[in-house]
Amino acid sequence: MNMRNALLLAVIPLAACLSANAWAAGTPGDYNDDGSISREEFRNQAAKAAFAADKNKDGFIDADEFKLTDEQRRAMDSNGDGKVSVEEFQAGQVAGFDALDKNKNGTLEASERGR
Ligand SMILES: [Ca+2]
Ligand SMILES: [Ca+2]
Ligand SMILES: [Ca+2]
Repeated sequence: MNMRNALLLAVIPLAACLSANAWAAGTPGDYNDDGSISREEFRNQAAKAAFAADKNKDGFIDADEFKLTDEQRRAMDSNGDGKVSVEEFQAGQVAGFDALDKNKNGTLEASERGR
């Protein structure tokens, strides 16, 4: 499979899950409270999610810390060391934001969040 497609398949559910959770919880990712999530707001949210997922704080998202399929794991492992680092996880989330931002205006509106 094309690597880019694999990455998009991997990150879209994560990004959708993240933004849905953010909205369900009263839009904590929407720091300026303007009703949409900017790329910068999403990046902050993704950083928090990545650090929170690394429960033992070893800098890597292990299999028992966040459930990823083998394909998602490979797609996110951009340096090919067989492990998904906090940085790689975060980059995957941001790639998901770009995939969800269909009109490419740098924010996720309600219609783009999917629910
Ligand atoms: Ca870890
Ligand atoms: Ca890696
Ligand atoms: Ca948009």
